[in-house]
Amino acid sequence: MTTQTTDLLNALGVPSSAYTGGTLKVRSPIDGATIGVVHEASAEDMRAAVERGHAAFLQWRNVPAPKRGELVRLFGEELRKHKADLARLVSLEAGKVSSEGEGEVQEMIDICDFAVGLSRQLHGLTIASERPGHRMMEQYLPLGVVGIISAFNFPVAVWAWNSALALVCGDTCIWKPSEKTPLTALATQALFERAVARYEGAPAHLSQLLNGDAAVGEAMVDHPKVALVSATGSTRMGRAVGPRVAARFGRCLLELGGNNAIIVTPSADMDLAVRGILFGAYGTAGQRCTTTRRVIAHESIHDELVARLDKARAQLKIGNPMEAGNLIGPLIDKGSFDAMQAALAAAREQGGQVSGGERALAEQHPDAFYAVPALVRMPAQTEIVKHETFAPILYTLKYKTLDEAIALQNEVPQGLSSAIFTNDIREAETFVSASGSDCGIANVNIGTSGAEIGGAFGGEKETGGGRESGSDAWKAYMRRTTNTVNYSRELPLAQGVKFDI
Ligand code: UN1
Repeated sequence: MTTQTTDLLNALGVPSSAYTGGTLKVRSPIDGATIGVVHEASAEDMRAAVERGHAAFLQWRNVPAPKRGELVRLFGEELRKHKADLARLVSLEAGKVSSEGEGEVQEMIDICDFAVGLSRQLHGLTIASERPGHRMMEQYLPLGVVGIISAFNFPVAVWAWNSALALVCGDTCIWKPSEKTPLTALATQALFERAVARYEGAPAHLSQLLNGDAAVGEAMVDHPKVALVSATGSTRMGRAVGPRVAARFGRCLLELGGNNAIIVTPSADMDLAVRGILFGAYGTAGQRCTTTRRVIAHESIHDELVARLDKARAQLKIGNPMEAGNLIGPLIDKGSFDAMQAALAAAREQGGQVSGGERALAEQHPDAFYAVPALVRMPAQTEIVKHETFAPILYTLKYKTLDEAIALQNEVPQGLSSAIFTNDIREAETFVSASGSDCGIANVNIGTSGAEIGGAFGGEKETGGGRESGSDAWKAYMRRTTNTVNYSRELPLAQGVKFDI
């Protein structure tokens, strides 16, 4: 176990008993070294945690929302104080380059600030009643226990999007993180506990963390007292979770795969497009759900754009993500590298012309999996292009008319993020219109990834339909009640119905 990891975990308040002597081996994707052996919960533990979380909910729901916001404010303070350490742990465990690790913790801080403001704005409506002496209103009330399933690629930020909102909404949280990133989860939980310790009158078990395998996740998904399951990860995971939650009429918030495209039109600012595509496609080694996986370029500029991208791609510095200057860190594990190779083989078979994609730094790091970012010129949008491979592979395609480009962009089963680079206002407006991109996120002159927390985040089709983070995503964490109040001395029935004795 590296002293670096141990020092970070100590500084973040995680006792060594939590990450030694367990059964879940944690390896750093940077060099393959074991950095912890974490204790795993059982399905039985999960069921007990849900009961505890529900008991906490019965108290927490009665705490005024702005007071609930105060806890999230304190948590935001802890995150600010420990940003550097938590960011380094994210780099160690998930392999992100330093500035992206820091960016991830910044996203947590930002959503805390957002949630604190929100805690004074959980508003409903007053609606005109058709009856005299009556008033109708709509309230948003706390929902219950929220189960959060998170993925390795944003091991802590996505949990924060969910929990910061859930907590101000009066809910309690149970977190089942990815089995690949339990250490950052332990550290985040420890920081949360510090905030709780500084908050007077917090019930125990407001937010619980349970590391474990799929059976632990299933116990959460199936439990009738988990009012909402918010799950981020692959479409395959969503297909397993969604129907199980639906079978018990629970609520689900799914944020699943993306297959995000950027359309580049003849009027585009080419320098901007190249930079936007490079970060979108290869940032985080292609392991964001918002990663740019396809470029759809007009035939008049396609060859020039793709040549520039290919040249810049080959210059991206690959290496230890914690060393300054490196922009491409490792893939999370061997399975991920193998999936990348399989996708590239399929792309070749389907007529693709592949640059890059080889393994990098294998001699220096035989137990880690770095890959040269790949660019694949495709003759058409074949099957492999429609599939999300969670790796740095960018497919390029040509189009003739904007309608054709939009049709290609929308032709895939996923619907998370999308973008157009253009200086033509007609093209830009068409792209964001009803007949434009069918994704949850549609951008103009910026890439597909790196969304701000202020907007609702999520997408359509196989992406699952959920919305997390900003805007009115909070409504998913509350139950809506419609109240009609009669302040008259009569009892008129709606729709003019008479029922007099
Ligand atoms: C994810 O990959 O699951 O928009 C989330 C982005 C980040 C969040 C990505 N803010 O790229």
